Amino acid sequence: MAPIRMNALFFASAFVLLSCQSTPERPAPGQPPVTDPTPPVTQPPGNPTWSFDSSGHAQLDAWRADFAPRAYAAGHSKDVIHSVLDGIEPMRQFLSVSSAPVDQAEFSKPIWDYVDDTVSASRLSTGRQKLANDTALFDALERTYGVQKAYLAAIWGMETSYGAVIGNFDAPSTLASMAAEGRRQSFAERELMALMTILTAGDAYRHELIAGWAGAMGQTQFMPTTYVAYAVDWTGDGTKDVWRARADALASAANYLQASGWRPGEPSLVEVSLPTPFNYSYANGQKQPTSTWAALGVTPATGGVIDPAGIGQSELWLPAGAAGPAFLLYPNFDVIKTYNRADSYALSVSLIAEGVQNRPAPAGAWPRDIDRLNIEEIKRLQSALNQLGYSAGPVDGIAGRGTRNALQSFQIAAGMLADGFPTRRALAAVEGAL
Ligand SMILES: [Ca+2]
Repeated sequence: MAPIRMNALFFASAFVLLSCQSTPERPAPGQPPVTDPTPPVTQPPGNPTWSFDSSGHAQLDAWRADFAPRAYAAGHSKDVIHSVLDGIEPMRQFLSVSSAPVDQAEFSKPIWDYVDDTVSASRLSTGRQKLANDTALFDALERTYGVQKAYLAAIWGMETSYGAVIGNFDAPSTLASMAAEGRRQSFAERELMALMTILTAGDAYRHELIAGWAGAMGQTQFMPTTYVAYAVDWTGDGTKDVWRARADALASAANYLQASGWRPGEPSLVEVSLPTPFNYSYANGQKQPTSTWAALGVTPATGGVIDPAGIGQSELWLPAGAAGPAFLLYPNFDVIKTYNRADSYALSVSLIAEGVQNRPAPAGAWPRDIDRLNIEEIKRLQSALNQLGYSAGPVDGIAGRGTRNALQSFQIAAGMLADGFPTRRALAAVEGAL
């Protein structure tokens, strides 16, 4: 995982990491049902004094001087607080001011580029090897947690290329820098206190707290609070070593997915073909019974049936509009999004899960030469839709679900092909209605 763009959009709603046309948020794995870590100790009476060597960054030092007594008041021991906060360093992704001008013609990354990058042939072949090499482990995890092994492998592959790239940031430094920066202070402080809980529990040594740039740790990239709540010692050696023990990391991810509502044996999506013509007003956001899709002429794109698990209803999703592939989304798609809220992320995990089972997807071609809008044009589209009363949401240049649903409502009212996909033609129609 690596940030694609770092600019003013960065903290708009969460982390802009997966900068795609759909929801570009990167809230870091796990968006845990946040529980404050259990205070590990009862403090002796009296307030200790705090002294830290300067980090060389005044804002970080000032934040630390303020935070340490609060962490102590929350029940963490002085030794553990020092262990986490001594030696932290300012991380420039949070604590420097970028002077780089924003490229006014910048395009958000199209979802097919993201899928190309993340669902690569090498990632699929490596995933098949990993599944073959560790059959007993994956089978046991699937039996225990009910999460199909192909999806576990897909998460592992997406997050860290099967443990090969777990990040090389010091988790306390990156979270402290995030806290000192201010906009995500309470989130980052909660995560830092979870790191203190991890050290107190003896699950890791201070120097082992290695993370990605936003504080997610280990082979399946758990935020510290997610780790505290869901990490598992599958190997039975007494530590939840999500960094070095793939079995611990995979079991932790499976445990988290199960707790997030994973439905055993069900697919997250099924690629489908649509008849021509098709009433696209059914797409994007409205669940329909399987029988309705069948009556509308929706058929499986690559064989089988459109509802193999008999789930009964699903949403038709067109990530690149009418000209691209179409998918029926099932409840496990949303469970994957508890790991990372971006639709694009859940799509890639789903496609990797298909791919490692030798089911090539998507069968439908991406509309790579479509006249996509750049960020400024998307802002114009959002502004015009808002002026027309279609509630596109904030004018941020990101065509997420809110913008697409607003465009789709406009298209329906205007009698246009209503796929909600922002193209120049759509922009011209919307601005023409002002
Ligand atoms: Ca272990």
